[in-house]
Amino acid sequence: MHTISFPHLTNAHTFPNLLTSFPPFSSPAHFSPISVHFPTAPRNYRLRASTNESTPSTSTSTITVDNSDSANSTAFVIRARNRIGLLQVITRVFKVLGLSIDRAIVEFEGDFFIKRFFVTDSHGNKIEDLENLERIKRALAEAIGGDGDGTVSVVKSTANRGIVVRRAGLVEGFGERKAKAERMFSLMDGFLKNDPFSLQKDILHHVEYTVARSRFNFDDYEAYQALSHSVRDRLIERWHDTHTYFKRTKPKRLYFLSLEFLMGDAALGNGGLARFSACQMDSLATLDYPAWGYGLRYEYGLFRQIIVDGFQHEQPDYWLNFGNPWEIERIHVTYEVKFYGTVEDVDRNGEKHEVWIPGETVEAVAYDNPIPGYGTRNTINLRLWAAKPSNHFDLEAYNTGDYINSIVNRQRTESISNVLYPDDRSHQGKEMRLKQQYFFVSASLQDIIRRFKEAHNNFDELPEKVALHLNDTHPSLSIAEIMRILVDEEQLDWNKAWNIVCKIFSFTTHTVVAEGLEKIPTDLLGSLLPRHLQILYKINSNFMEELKKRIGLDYNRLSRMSIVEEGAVKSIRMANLSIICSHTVNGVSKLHSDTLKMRTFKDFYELWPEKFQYTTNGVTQRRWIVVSNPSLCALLSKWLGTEAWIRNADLLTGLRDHVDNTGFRHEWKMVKRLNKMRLAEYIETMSGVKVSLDAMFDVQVKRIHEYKRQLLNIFGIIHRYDCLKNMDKNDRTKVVPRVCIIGGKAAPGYEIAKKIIKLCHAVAEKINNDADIGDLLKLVFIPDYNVSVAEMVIPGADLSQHLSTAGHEASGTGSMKFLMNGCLLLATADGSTVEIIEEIGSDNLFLFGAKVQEVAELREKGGALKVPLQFARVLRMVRDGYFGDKDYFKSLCDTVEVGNDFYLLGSDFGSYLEAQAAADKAFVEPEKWTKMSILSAAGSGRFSSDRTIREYAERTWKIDPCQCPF
Ligand code: NBG
Repeated sequence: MHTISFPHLTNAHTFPNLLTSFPPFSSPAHFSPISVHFPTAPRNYRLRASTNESTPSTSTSTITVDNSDSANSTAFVIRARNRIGLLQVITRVFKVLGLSIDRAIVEFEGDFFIKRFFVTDSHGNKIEDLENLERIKRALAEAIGGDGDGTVSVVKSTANRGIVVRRAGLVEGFGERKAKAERMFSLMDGFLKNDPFSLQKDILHHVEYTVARSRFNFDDYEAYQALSHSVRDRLIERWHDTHTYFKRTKPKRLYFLSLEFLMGDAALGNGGLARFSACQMDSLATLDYPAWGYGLRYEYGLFRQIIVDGFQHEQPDYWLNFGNPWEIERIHVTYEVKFYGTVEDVDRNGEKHEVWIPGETVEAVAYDNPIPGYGTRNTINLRLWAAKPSNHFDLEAYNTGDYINSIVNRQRTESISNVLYPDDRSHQGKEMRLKQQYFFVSASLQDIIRRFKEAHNNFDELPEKVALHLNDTHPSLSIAEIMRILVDEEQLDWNKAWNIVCKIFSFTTHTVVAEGLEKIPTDLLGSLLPRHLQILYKINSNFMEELKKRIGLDYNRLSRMSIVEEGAVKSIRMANLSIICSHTVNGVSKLHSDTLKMRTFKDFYELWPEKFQYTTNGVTQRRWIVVSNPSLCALLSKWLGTEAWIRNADLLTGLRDHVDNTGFRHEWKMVKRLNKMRLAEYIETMSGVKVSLDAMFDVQVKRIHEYKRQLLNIFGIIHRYDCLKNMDKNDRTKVVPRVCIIGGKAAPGYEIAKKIIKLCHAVAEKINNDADIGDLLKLVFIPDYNVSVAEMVIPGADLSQHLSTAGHEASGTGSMKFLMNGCLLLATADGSTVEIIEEIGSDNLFLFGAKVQEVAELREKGGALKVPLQFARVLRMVRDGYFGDKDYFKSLCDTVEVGNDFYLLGSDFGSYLEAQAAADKAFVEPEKWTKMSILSAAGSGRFSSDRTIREYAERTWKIDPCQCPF
């Protein structure tokens, strides 16, 4: 007999982490006797292995394995104190381990029962492998004994996924209290089931009891709400298990601080930075990293774009109008955030200290959004803060009868989290924006520090347990805030605090040009956050002293590197602050990083070359293939012979093996056609334009910006139209028909970008109504481009355009999504395109335009630049009012007039047209095109955000995966 003993339920225990690293069950092998003994009682005891054949004592519960009792099965003899639900727990453990119970015998001995389970493995055999027996015993022990956190996990026999078995939460105490706890457990001793029947039942349950509609009368939206709640319930279970597990194992955690997340329905961000944050959250969860996302729960997300008469109009996106079934409001997770006030000197042990006496208080309430990983039980959290009325009333005002004004003032402060700033570059000099930043930083850090203090009692451990990531400079007030907390509140010595702080921050910048970097006027900062301004000055003066020692009295360089910018508007340079305090400064592509080192942050690079890294962006294949292109997803799994690429995108290279297989190529084409059909229907619904599926679907979707050069695309379309008009009928039949699709939002105050949208509509109006042209050329503007629209457009594209002037796109992530979907790229050698070429080869995309190192010289030439005649002609057509609104487009044309063409449309136009011609040429050879398409997808694995996150985790954050066991 081999015995495992475990304490019974009257004590709370912390089991060592028994089940984290179970490999799949190995095949039965030699069985040698071993027993594991858990002494009764103490907390935090360690698991001891011994060879004792212990006799069960009357006070402990035991699990004994007996392989001699039956020829065909293994007997597990469990002696335990009887309690409601325990037998169910035990049988469930066997079940999830893939074992069958042939028969069971039960005897009672006072409060205890002794149950003998005769068990076989999934092949109906006796279990003899020592390791397997050990695992089963431990799983049973943990299920019956447990560690007081209310859950226990069991590895299922073969697969990577499994079911978690719950056991009673071990509430300390006796008698009635304990009986209550056990009663509660028995009322809910298992997890929600995931079979179709249980799900259907749950959905109806939510229709009736959450949405409060009758099961015989509810609409689609209510069905969606009920469905979301049913899924959310399951996510909550996983979320609890994950966080309980993190709490128990205390890994180093990453806190990803970002003012923007573009998850999808919730448009809480502008463009690339925000969508990239969302992809990163998906990868963090999938790769089991112990991470938290922190953001703001804007009530108005990014504006909705509507088009009236070809002009962009902005409408508020009150996305919470119908509630958000996915989030969990945590009314009890609330922090006070303070603003304004003064700094006063206080005496602390004979020393003078500065202390902030704030003047205004707002409350931050947490809203949690579970982020499930794929193929893992881990479910992490995106915690978004909303501003709420504070309980701190202005008593004075109330007492003096100024009741109404007092309430109005409160409402003003509550509006902090109302609206997302709709610029995708810098936001300067806006008090509300600064308030948002500090509100976010203060609430997040209070939450992080609270969690840290719950488990640790020494701030020296902070760098081993906490990584704070600054997603761009928007959250960089965190640096001043954490210094304030450590020095003013926790009373750490300044230098000690600074040393700690410099080890916890990392920083990624998503901007290229210095002018795009955030600056905050000191007047504004000093009035809103007087103590923080002092702290920033002190950080800066220490840094300047240090720097003088390193570089001497080079005042120009000192002033460039200073956190404080002197001048007409004295300001704090948030990027300099972030670089000085972060251990790592990340670029988002190789090219971007080179630009940072050689230009934007050259002075800093020369000082600290080791801080500068790059981690090329990525996107999640789970959303951009699995969710948005189910047909391609099925095709990939079929031909790769596995679904493993969903967690390991490198496997997509396996497509190269099939590129010459005509059957595969045929299926590939069918998938594309299906997606084009879906997109064509959408286009017809949105714009009334009917498009031909035989045409090349040529797409440019992204924020509208001069550097992204949508204007170059429109000029190319005008040129194509002009050529078609001048062709004879016979020649026209040789032209590749195109459906040109443009979509994107312009920042509301960005006049030129808005004119580009109007021009696009004006040109479309002309072309689409020209009977001469018919299906040969169509131009459609897709309004309100967002994540959901992208999911429709990207899979349906044949060609996608990424036209930024070289050196202006930090990385670009849209191109990666198109690449994964087998869409060919027409692009400049900018941002991550350079790395895409390394993966797929320059033969499989259409490259054009000036290289990054040529741009400066071209700009210098100015008026002497040569532009092709075609460019001049197209420009003339617009100037002369060929598309109407001559006066309105004048200023737009001026931006690209020779001598004033900062983004080099004129000088790149020739090579752009050549690249377009090459695309046409390839398209008329469907087999060649399809091969290029397959090879594009095959080379997209490197651009999975899983790779990005792994690199960040290993090199920057130094965190390890922490997989919630099951
Ligand atoms: C964008 C860059 C893109 C880059 C994404 C993600 C902002 C402010 N920047 O090139 O323009 O791919 O960030 O890093 O959204």
